[in-house]
Amino acid sequence: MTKHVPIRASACPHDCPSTCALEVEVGADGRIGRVRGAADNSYTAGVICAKVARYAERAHHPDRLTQPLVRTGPKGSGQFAPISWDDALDRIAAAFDAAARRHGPESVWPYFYAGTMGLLMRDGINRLTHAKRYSRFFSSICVNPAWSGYLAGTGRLTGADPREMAASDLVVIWGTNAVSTQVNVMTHAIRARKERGAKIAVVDVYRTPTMEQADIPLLLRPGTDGALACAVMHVLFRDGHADRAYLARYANDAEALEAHLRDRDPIWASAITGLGVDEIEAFAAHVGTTPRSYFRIGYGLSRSRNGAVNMHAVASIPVVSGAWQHEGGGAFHSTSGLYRLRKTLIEGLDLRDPTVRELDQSRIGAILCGDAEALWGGPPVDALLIQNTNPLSVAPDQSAVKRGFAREDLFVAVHEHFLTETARQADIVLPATMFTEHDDLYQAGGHPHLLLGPKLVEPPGECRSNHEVVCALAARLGAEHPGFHLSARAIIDRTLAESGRGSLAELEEARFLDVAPDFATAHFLTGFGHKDKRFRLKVDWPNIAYPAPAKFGPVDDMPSLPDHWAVIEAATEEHPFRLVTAPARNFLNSTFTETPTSAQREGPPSLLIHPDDAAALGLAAGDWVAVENPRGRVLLQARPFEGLRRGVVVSEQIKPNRAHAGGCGINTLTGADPVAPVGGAAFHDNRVRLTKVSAPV
Ligand SMILES: Nc1nc2c(c(=O)[nH]1)N[C@H]1C(S)=C(S)[C@@H](COP(=O)(O)OP(=O)(O)OC[C@H]3O[C@@H](n4cnc5c(=O)[nH]c(N)nc54)[C@H](O)[C@@H]3O)O[C@H]1N2
Ligand SMILES: Nc1nc2c(c(=O)[nH]1)N[C@H]1C(S)=C(S)[C@@H](COP(=O)(O)OP(=O)(O)OC[C@H]3O[C@@H](n4cnc5c(=O)[nH]c(N)nc54)[C@H](O)[C@@H]3O)O[C@H]1N2
Ligand code: SF4
Ligand SMILES: [Mo]
Repeated sequence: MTKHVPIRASACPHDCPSTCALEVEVGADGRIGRVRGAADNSYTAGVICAKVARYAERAHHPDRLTQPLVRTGPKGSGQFAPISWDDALDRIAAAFDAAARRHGPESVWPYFYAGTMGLLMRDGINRLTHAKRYSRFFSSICVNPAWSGYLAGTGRLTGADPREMAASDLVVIWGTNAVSTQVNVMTHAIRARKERGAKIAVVDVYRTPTMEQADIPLLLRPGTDGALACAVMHVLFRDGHADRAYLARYANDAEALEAHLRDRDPIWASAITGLGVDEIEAFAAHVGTTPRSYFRIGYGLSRSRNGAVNMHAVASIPVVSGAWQHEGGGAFHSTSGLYRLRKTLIEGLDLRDPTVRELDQSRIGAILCGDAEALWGGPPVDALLIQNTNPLSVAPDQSAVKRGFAREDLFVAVHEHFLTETARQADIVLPATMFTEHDDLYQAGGHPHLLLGPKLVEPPGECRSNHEVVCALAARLGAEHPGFHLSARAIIDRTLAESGRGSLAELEEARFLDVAPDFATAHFLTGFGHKDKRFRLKVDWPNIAYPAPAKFGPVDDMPSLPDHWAVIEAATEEHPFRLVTAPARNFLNSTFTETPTSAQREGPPSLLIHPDDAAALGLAAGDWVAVENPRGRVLLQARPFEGLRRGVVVSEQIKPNRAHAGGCGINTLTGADPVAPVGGAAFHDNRVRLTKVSAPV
């Protein structure tokens, strides 16, 4: 007889578009066991990634933080001693008040990101920011180039229902390594192949596990998606596959686009992308003759200096072909524009003052180093409260980030699960609950469900939730807002009610809520999201609607029509390789690097390189290679790999800095110069030089 283990419903909190509906085994001892995907959620469909399936490894990890710590040695020494919660919170409040007295409240910067995607635990910190008039946080590191590019065209961050992929005849997976980063895309794409004989095309810069699944693999050079998209549209117009009736009704400037594309043919695109002319022609013909073509567009193609332009160009293809009109046709990037939840209580939006400065997440290095422009001419940042993010590992221009965190006059409090690279630099470290240990509400990016992740087990030791910490600090700092006096459950309940999404009790009963719009709305058949209800093939980039404190990057130089915008860090004689820092399958950003199975499966930090390039540099598998550019130097071990173009190298990341010989992590090589038009980092757009070196000691 098998022992009965109670199964409880939850939601994956991690920063992954799949936001899986979970079933968690909860033992009588209060420990979690196996985690599975909910079979009755129409998107999750019983499938989750391996790293979350073995979540018990992370939740019950011996290195988990379970009590507050105070630094006892030099910054970054890793020397800490336990203190009480009261003591820790008092010290943080005293440091924040001291900084505010010295340079005003804007010298305190609550800094967070999406380590948990729970709406309360992630965004509740903003309530403290607004109540205290601390520097506001401009989130930019992940989505801005992608979202601004998609929105520039569609005007709304929604698209054809991702479950409709199963009804498609051609699924184009463009710039996402879905097998690794959001496995559920594959469930629905492969269903289309099995049930309808659909073809799967994959557009990427190396042969990922996703491309291994493709019928039509398209291996292009990094940052050249705009050129491929233009050539595809050129062929659609040339061969009579452009849907002129649809364009006349639903788009702007189709004639201008057609004229502009006349000389952007497959020969032109071949020279830029590295794809064969015949490959481009065949793909374009396939798109042109398949009404049910579904473009599943990821983030990878946007992490270049021309990323927003590329995203817009790709999103224009199903407009020119008219694929949007058909079930299983159109495009999808994110459902984030679907939910429209009222977050006033969570974020204290009623206290938000737009005159308080908003600092750019991606430029934390420059900001902490006192760069006047990055500080918008205001006071220095002297105190940080960090939740759900690990900037010393994940932020670009790592050398600057390290210099900033090393400042003796900077006070840092980090609320974490583990002693991450960032927590090691802190003055105070606070132990945080994990998703099964607190209540939260989740919206997804990759599908249209709203999910509840209720508290299932007691936290270990003295761990407290982000909400508890924010409220306890608010009390000490004299910050006032109703949200500081409500429980997590009460806030979730009221947020649902104010958003017209029922109640907590109802969601708890249902576990998840499908908020998908009807077909016509999802496919923009009632009009796109702009005032004139038309898709914009031509974009006025300097004036696009996107909430940002300023326009960033060379926005005035952006091409208004889809194009190859040559602002990428093209290879030069001195830096002849292009480096892409793609995600590792067994990690999630910097998370799971602590779990033994994930770390063991990934191995040491390495560099995928074409065998001919490796041979030319005298590199054999396992040899050490110095990867350098003006921003710094990183040591990796060579891994010759056939599935790459010559001149392109890939390091699957984000591994801890200390896992790299010399302590310099991959983001030593990435730049923090903002991507146009609304900021973000070009993580996959780096020119580098490679040199074989002897094994570091
Ligand atoms: N296992 C795992 N899962 C993750 C993450 C992780 O780190 N590991 N990260 C999570 C997060 S925060 C996010 S935002 C999502 C992101 O997930 P994705 O949408 O998949 O985006 P990226 O991770 O940036 O990159 C995806 C692919 O884009 C490719 N790529 C790079 N440059 C280009 C280019 O110029 N053109 C094209 N066509 N492709 C290019 C890369 O080689 C990579 O295979 O994944 C989430 N899921
Ligand atoms: N080179 C390179 N760099 C990249 C990228 C890349 O592709 N290449 N991708 C970029 C992208 S897309 C993103 S989104 C960023 C992500 O960067 P981060 O948001 O920093 O990454 P995560 O690892 O998802 O989460 C950070 C931390 O949140 C903590 N955490 C999780 N849940 C909780 C909680 O409930 N409470 C508290 N207090 N802490 C919690 C985890 O323990 C983890 O250490 O990285 C970016 N950096
Ligand atoms: S696929 Fe993404 S959402 Fe699903 S369990 Fe894994 S990390 Fe979580
Ligand atoms: Mo991200």
